[in-house]
Amino acid sequence: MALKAVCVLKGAGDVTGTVYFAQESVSDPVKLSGQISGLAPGEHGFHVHAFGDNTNGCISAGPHFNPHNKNHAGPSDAERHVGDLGNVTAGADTIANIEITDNMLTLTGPLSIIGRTMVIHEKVDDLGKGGNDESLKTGNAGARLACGVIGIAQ
Ligand SMILES: [Cu+2]
Ligand SMILES: [Zn+2]
Repeated sequence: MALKAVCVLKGAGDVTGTVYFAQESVSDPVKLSGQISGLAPGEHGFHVHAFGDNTNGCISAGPHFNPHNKNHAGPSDAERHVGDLGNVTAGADTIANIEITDNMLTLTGPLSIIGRTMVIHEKVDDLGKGGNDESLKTGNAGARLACGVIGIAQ
């Protein structure tokens, strides 16, 4: 049976979004689809963060989900944080349409992303290639514009 999840992103400003997750079976990739609006045109870092905690806003979600203790990188890198989904791109209409297929995320088992937080950032994620320490942790993606806890969908 296919696994499904959903995340509604909100923040202090105008950025909002909904992201759907689907995985046919445990050995299949996770497909993300949806939309985030209210963004400045251009690229914005997009990650799964470790905790499903929004008590103090998006900052409470902690660092990128990194169960294997790797450096930050891009989604196509073999060595990366599990939560590293790179960037999404907003158009002049402020909307980023999300169509991502990822082989490292899973919706089941001990490393499931359900119960963790999706975050959309202010700035572009440099995918670990920024040449400084922060690049290997966060990709220098800047402030957390909106976030939401990933939950089980019907
Ligand atoms: Cu992030
Ligand atoms: Zn990362």
